[in-house]
Amino acid sequence: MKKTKRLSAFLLASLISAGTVSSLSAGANADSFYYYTHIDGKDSRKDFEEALENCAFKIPVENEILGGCYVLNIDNPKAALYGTPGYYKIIRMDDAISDDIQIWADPDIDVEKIRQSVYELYPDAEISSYLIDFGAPEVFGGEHIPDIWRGVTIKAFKDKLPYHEAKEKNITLENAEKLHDIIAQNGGVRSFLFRENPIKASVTYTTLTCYGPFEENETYDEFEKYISENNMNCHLYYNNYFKSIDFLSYDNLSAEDYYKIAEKIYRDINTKPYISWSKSGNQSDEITFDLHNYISGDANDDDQLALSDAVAILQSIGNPDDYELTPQGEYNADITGDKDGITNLDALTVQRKLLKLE
Ligand SMILES: [Ca+2]
Ligand SMILES: [Ca+2]
Repeated sequence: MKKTKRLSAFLLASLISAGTVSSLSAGANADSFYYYTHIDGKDSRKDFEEALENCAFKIPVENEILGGCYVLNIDNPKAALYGTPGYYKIIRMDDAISDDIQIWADPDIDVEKIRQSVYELYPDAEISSYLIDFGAPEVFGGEHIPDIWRGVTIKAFKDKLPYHEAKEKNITLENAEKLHDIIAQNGGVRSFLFRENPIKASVTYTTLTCYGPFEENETYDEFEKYISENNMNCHLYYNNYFKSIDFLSYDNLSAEDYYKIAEKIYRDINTKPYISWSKSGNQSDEITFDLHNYISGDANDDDQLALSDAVAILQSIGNPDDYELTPQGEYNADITGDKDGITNLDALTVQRKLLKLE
């Protein structure tokens, strides 16, 4: 029951704030620097940072010779290649989305006090506040029984920021908790959701492709001659559908090598190769933490405290690959040891709670 309420409130919150959010996200900062990605389908901040650190080569944005190589239809030209021998992927660089807090509260909650508390932590914060009548026929249909809620959305900064700046400035879970406690003291908080917005990047294996249209015999021969003259250890693949030619290397070329070859081909035979990429998979996966209506110790995130939660904690410690907690479950589970992460002691505390020893 509680879960349904939580989710429906969240859904409505998303719907209502959608207009605001999309208008805010327009107009990326022109000086944006490289943004994160994740490489292997994992989804944590640590992976993003590792990806950046391991980024073997960044295509200079100012290099226009092969602009088509990496710009293609990506709306942000700041893309980079990630490469280790035998493993080439394009990392899309993007601007950061601000993490935010979505509050639902009684209509008469003191918004000015909320503003002051937020500005103390985040001087550049953007705070919007609005009243919604959830009883209005246009929301649920049918009879109008007024049910006024106050919505407050808090972002740490306006618009989007380059990754490195945003990483510093985004709302942290710790500060979201602080704000929750301060705001809840004013009473009237009904739900308090902290939302993290990691971005998944579009990644793909890399090949060089020269787009024609080439008729197989003519240009293929010319390219064959070229790779033999240049001792390039690769073979060509003629794609009948696209009338294009792929260069497939036998060497473990780094991403940078691929880029250099593309540059050379362009210079020598005036054909612009494209490094292939996939558009798919670039999306923001929101992680939401309910900081108000969660159940302390509810590790399996089913809105009940039971022995299965202690078991879930122990399983997640013993066999994390098979028993992963949801982000909310992790949040709920870390109840002992002053946010020291999930340990056996958290499982013990759950058991003690169930025995009413705590
Ligand atoms: Ca549970
Ligand atoms: Ca703990």
